Amino acid sequence: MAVLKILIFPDQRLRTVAKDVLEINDEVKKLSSDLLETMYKGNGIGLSATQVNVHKKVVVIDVSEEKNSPLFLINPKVEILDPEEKIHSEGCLSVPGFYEEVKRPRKIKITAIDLDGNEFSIEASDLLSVAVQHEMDHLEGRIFLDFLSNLKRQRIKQKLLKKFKVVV
Ligand code: GNR
Ligand code: NI
Repeated sequence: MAVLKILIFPDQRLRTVAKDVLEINDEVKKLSSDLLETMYKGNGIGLSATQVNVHKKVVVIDVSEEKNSPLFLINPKVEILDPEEKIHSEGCLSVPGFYEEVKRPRKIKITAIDLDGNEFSIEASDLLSVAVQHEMDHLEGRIFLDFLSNLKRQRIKQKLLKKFKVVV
């Protein structure tokens, strides 16, 4: 396993749209385990391949307190079960130090492939629903800051550009 480098907003590579995984091979398994280690190291509840500059539809999530319930989502698809929107404070390992409120549909159904290549579906609400939607946004090149006003996003961008050496 290895801890990977996480791209920091406004790095343009975070805007790349990920491609479908065509085969669950050793490369995808290694990527998944590296993503998990990188996520735990950063105390995150989720991480997408996009954030480590690998543009494949691979996501890891663990919303458990004990950090012992990893969920691997390959080629995830989402269906909205309850469109009523709920506000949640979101953070992102690619936007370190900033937490902002985002509205998202409260209940979803996720269909994805696991690391054995089997399709599975789960229903999610609360933090899991938020985390999955946040990660699937990354795979499409979207960031939670896109839901904020231009002014707020610009302020955060300027602060991060000052603090980190971001490649724009
Ligand atoms: O660690 C994370 N916490 C979090 C909190 C609220 C909503 C979404 C998240 S995901 C984030 C890790 C991350 O950046 N994943 O892409
Ligand atoms: Ni994120």
